[in-house]
Amino acid sequence: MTKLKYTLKAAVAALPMTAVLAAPAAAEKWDMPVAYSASNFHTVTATEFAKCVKTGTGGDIDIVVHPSGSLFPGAQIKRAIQTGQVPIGERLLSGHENENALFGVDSIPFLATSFDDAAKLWDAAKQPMTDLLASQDLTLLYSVPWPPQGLYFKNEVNSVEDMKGVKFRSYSNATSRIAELTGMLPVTIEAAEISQAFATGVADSMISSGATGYDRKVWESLNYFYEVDAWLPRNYIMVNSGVWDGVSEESKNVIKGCAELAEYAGTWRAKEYTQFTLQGLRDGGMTVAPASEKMKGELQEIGETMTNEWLENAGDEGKAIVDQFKKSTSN
Ligand code: PCA
Repeated sequence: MTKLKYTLKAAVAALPMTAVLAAPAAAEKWDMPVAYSASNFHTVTATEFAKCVKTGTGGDIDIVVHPSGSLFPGAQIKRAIQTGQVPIGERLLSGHENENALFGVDSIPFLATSFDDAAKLWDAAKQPMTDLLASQDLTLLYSVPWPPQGLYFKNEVNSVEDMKGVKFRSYSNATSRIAELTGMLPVTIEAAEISQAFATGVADSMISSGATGYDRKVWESLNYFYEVDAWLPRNYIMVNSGVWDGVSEESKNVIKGCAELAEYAGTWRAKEYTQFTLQGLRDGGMTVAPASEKMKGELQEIGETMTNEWLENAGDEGKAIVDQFKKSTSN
């Protein structure tokens, strides 16, 4: 051992100066803001991803995950990465629909309502999304879906008529639009803040996954979850492209490998979590049931309106994604 050490030391001492300068840089710490709680499956996946990168790069890149919007609130994460305040982070894709309709491709009501279809839609959307993000100096690493979206209410609801005037927590353009079209009153609130919002009556309803209701223990304020399976929105992990360009080829390969693993593991967790969390809502005292036929029919009509609006906003590029997706599901 001593001998080996000595030999290595001698070898390093014998290296020409240029080689010493080109030696690996000191370990880099990458702060990674995410908007969701530490226990949420997306955050668990991000934490595993960080571990994989640290191990794979021999500690050269040390990603530190900051959950619950503690470093930057969800709505600021993308900008913080673009402006180089942090190198990496996670955000809800549809949180950017204000910037470009394409970001809302995963939130077209009733287009892709299962994990299989959500994967096919992502296959069709991934390249255009990668290009769109690249045009904003962001490099897409991986993306994981949320479980299917259903409607939460404090009071029993059997039709759209029953929704009128209800205060509704939204998290994206599509969720606000659903509220408008059903006569509810939307207010945008990050997942990290919803327990408080429901407890204080700022909102009495939302559309989300069983996962988020479970994470935030919404049974303390809400009583009904209607399985609507409206869509499966996605989170994605991005890196500042300038930072990415500065990463060595070896480390890039490690990060890409870890990202692929994370996408797979995260998607698996999302599937596993779906029934587990719906049972968790029941155990918390909520009624969990499919929406009534009447409500389903009415929501389908609203879905058609929203689909047409999205296609108009997203133009040819949006239509091409939807067409490619439809082709892939008809095979
Ligand atoms: N949970 C997140 C986004 C979609 C979901 O299922 C939220 O409610 O904010």
